[in-house]
Amino acid sequence: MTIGPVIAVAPAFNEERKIGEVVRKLKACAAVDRTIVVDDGSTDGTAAEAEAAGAEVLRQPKNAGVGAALRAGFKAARARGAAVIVVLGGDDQDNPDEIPRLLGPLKAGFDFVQGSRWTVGGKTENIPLFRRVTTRLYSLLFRWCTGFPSTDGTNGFRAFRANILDRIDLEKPWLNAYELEPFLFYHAAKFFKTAEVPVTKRYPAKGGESYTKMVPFKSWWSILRPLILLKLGLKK
Ligand SMILES: Nc1nc2c(ncn2[C@@H]2O[C@H](COP(=O)(O)OP(=O)(O)O)[C@@H](O)[C@H]2O)c(=O)[nH]1
Ligand SMILES: [Mg+2]
Repeated sequence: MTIGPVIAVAPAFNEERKIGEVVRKLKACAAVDRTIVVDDGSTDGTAAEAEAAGAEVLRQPKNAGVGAALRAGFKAARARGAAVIVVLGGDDQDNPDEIPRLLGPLKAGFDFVQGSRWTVGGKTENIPLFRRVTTRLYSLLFRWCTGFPSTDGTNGFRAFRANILDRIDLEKPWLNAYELEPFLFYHAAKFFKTAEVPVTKRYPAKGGESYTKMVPFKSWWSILRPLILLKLGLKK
């Protein structure tokens, strides 16, 4: 089965040292037809670096959160004819060479393919102990909430058929920060044909630069909240 145009969407907030590399890798990936970087009000050279590397850059006027950035990126991707949207971090922790793995199940009729560092064949480099534990615990909760046997619910490396967004409403202000991704995955896992494939997640070497923009407690709550609210039927 052919799947039509594949557009990669990478959110980036102050990733000037990493985004160029991400875009170059995406450009080298034959499976990707177009790359959109959503620069979320960065105060550094993120947009210039992404553009210089050959991406189309959408600029959010001010930092509005990764969810708001992705929402804008998905809209732009669909406006440009995407049949499939690939999402990955703008911080060079995912490996674009693995995109064909994400596309495989889509070609076989799946709607949503989640990358997992923890399924057989998945890998991590330099993952901090805290992340090792919390990503697994989160996945247990995700499984319990959705019934989908997820092993890596917080992994932001995934691909899906763009038209599932006709039936998953992301236009909700409460999804502007880190909520949007678990919200999307929750709906996909419950209502669409969803698969998981192994991927690699790379973290900077110990003592090196930061691997996350997440703020303790606030951002953690932001990724937990959708599961709890959807499971309890308090939001949909
Ligand atoms: N657009 C946008 N991107 C963000 C924001 N926060 C994080 N990101 C980007 O989203 C990606 C993943 O974020 P990160 O904080 O590294 O998440 P983690 O790796 O899952 O801990 C990175 O490319 C960030 O630059 C934000 O407020 N706006
Ligand atoms: Mg990161």
